[in-house]
Amino acid sequence: MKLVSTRQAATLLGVHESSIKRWCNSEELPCSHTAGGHRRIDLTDVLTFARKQHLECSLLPFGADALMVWNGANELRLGRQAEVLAIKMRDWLLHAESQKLSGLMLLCRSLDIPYARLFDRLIARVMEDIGEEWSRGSFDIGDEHRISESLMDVLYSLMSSMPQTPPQQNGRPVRRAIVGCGPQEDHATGAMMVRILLMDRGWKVIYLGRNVPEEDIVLYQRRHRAELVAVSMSSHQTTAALREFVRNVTSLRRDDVPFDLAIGGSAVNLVTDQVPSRPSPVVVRTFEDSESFVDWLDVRHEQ
Ligand code: B12
Repeated sequence: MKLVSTRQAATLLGVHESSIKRWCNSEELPCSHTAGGHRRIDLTDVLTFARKQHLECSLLPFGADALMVWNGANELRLGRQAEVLAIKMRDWLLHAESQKLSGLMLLCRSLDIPYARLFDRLIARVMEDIGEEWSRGSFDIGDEHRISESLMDVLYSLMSSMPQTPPQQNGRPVRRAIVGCGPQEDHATGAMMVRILLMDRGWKVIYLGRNVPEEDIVLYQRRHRAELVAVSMSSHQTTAALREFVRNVTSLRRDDVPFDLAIGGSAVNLVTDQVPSRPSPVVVRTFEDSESFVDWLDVRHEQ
């Protein structure tokens, strides 16, 4: 038995807490009481009620896994690792179970789990395991492509639920960022995540997708007067390759349209020394994950 509060039940059913209390009082929704007099409802009863009343509930698509998903999402909410949920998510990605994947995202959002935490502690973790399985030979390259595309579907569905960025905020034009993958880079999920993180903070994102040459990155930066260029790099395996990218981008920049350059992706994890080597007029920062990026962003580019 897993007991939830009236607030949690309201979140799950997408209704106001007062409706839950009313249903408890009329005994339509069974509940018990804590020593302090607070109502507690069995999660199974919440799900049965949702089914009977044809209410939308983000846990319904999970069937017998509903309790595990609820527990896992709450682990994440508390900033802990959600091991069991990660294993399940890997299976859903492998079998392209998009309803469950989108349901999980919706649930995490309804629990106010920040996007950055969701990306770093669940999704990137799951993809790392998938990479290991691939290197052990448990998956072929086709599986890896399929899984990545399922993940992209999830990210697109997350994005479609976000409000459009207005052209102005507090009377000022919104901040603009260029986001994409570096040259010859096909690992696209990191860039999509950065796109979502920025949109969530009210930025207008000009998204360029995979494999973008330095000239195009800077051309779009200038055209849109973007103050931030955020690039994902994973397959560049040496510091020299990263350095060359930074050198190319910074040498193309124009003084009258300045920008910061943020670089992330698994190539960044491999380089041990600082990029770039010489002092640069462009602020260049590398990030190993989304959480450190949003911490930096919220200070450096505070509205
Ligand atoms: C899926 C995958 C693929 C897919 C990509 C499909 C797609 N549409 O994206 C396919 C099959 C195409 C592929 C191909 C290759 N891959 Co691959 N791939 C992976 C795998 C398994 C998962 C990548 C992923 O999606 N991760 C999930 C995302 C969320 O994680 P992430 O990218 O690290 O992003 C997180 C952070 O890094 C950060 N972040 C990312 N970008 C940015 C950007 C900014 C601005 C910021 C602030 C933060 C940020 O935020 C994210 C959330 O935490 C990894 C394994 C692994 N350990 O990561 C290997 C991996 C990335 N691949 C690797 C390699 C070597 C290749 C190939 C060269 C293989 C080959 N020999 O052909 C090719 C290169 C293709 C190319 N030209 O780009 C290596 C890279 C190693 C390295 N850097 O030295 C890895 C690490 C595997 C390994 N351990 O060797 N791959």
